[in-house]
Amino acid sequence: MTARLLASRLDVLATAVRRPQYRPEDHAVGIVHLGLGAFHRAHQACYVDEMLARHGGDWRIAGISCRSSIPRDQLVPQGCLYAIAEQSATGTEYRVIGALADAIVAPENPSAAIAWLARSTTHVITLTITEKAYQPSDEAIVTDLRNPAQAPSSAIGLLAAGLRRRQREGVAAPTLLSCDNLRGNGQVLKQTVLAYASRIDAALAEWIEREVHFPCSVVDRIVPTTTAADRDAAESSLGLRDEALVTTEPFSQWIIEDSFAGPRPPLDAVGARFVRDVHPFETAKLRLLNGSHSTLAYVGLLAGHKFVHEAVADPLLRTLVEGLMTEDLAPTLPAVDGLAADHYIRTLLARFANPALHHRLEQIAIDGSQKLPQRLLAPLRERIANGQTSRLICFAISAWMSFIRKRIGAGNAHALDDPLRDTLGKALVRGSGDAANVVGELLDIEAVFGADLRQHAPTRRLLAAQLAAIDQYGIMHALNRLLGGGKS
Ligand code: CS2
Repeated sequence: MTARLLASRLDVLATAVRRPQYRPEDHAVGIVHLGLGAFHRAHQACYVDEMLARHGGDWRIAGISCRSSIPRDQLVPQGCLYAIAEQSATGTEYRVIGALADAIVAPENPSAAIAWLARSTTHVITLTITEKAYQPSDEAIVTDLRNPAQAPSSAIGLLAAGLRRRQREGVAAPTLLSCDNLRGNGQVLKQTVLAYASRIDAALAEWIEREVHFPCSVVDRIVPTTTAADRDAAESSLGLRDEALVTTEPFSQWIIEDSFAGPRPPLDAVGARFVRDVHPFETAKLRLLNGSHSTLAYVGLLAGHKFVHEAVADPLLRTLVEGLMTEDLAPTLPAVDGLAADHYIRTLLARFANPALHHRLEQIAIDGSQKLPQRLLAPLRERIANGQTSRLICFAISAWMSFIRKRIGAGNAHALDDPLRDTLGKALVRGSGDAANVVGELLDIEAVFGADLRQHAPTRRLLAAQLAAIDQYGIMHALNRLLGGGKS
């Protein structure tokens, strides 16, 4: 059996493998991260790793998982070292990351998690907890608020407990930095934390409002779920077994609103950008990248594709996402220096086409009800306000409707991975199969579509016609007709 990756064994690694250019144990923790999944390890932790190498400082990361014990089980036996595999058409580059100092499973040890959040040396708390964890209706949040005497289980509950201890002990307020794909993620985090805190302690809510900073940020790096084959390939290249390996692409971007409560890690020295306003970057990223991703996921899965690179290699699907970006989405973006939509779109198409990256469409298709609003519905709304039609955005939305119907229907209730599965299921039952009724029932779900979209008759009709075409002809024929290959 190959030995596990460990600090004392780094000399075994091939010379081509980059290892930490600093002694991790010389650097104390300054950042606590909530949501210790693959994305954090392939994104924020890599910036911090590089920053420690170039600038030093006490900025290592204590990672907290809010649910799963897997990251801890993978990382702790390796002294929290892990490798990233950057995969591209020209090969895979491995790099060992030393930025993580601890990995905690909050449900097993909530007091350790809260202690990290409350420590005076924790200046920045970053989060990747997924879109749904910010919803006040999130099950874990509701449970925590119902049982104030118990240790919190939600990320928001843990944060509130950590902040409460800081306030009581006179510790300076931290910066809370959301790294999730939401519009105005810092503002959303602030509202969610304040709503929670005001239910448990009004003085705490006031203190948070006054002292804590919630910068918005835009994060970008494609991180497919690591497979057993990835781990085996890494084992032969590294000469050590890495159970905590993460796979990713060469590209990475991090744009952060420059608003910190206390010390600011010099992330700008290693490629991150501090800006006054992240909004234009965020709009471009959520709409062009994530909007295309969701479109590829629903249309691609209905068409029988498995991976993003396969889906964009399909000429019809490529025409769809290219058209979606250039015709429907790019015109909705605010103009900003240094952000040319056509260049952005070309880069995205090349990133999607990366044949070395096995990015499953299923991974992207998860939680559609939480993703569509910022990715596709916001630009749709703006176009409606400008009197424009949005055939391609609407095709993506009707593909999602067809997808959820397929996943929920035929006794398949568990196959749809979405927190609104029950609500969606009930709407589909009421819609009873007819495309116009199904569209009407789904548009009535305000948590997804707001109260406005259902009022817009042309959009309702377009969605119904497209869903009917998908039902009648199948996804690819319907798409072909839409793109001008036949009568639509
Ligand atoms: C994807 C994102 O799973 C998804 O919904 O669209 O995770 C995407 O890969 C990242 O945002 C890229 O930065």
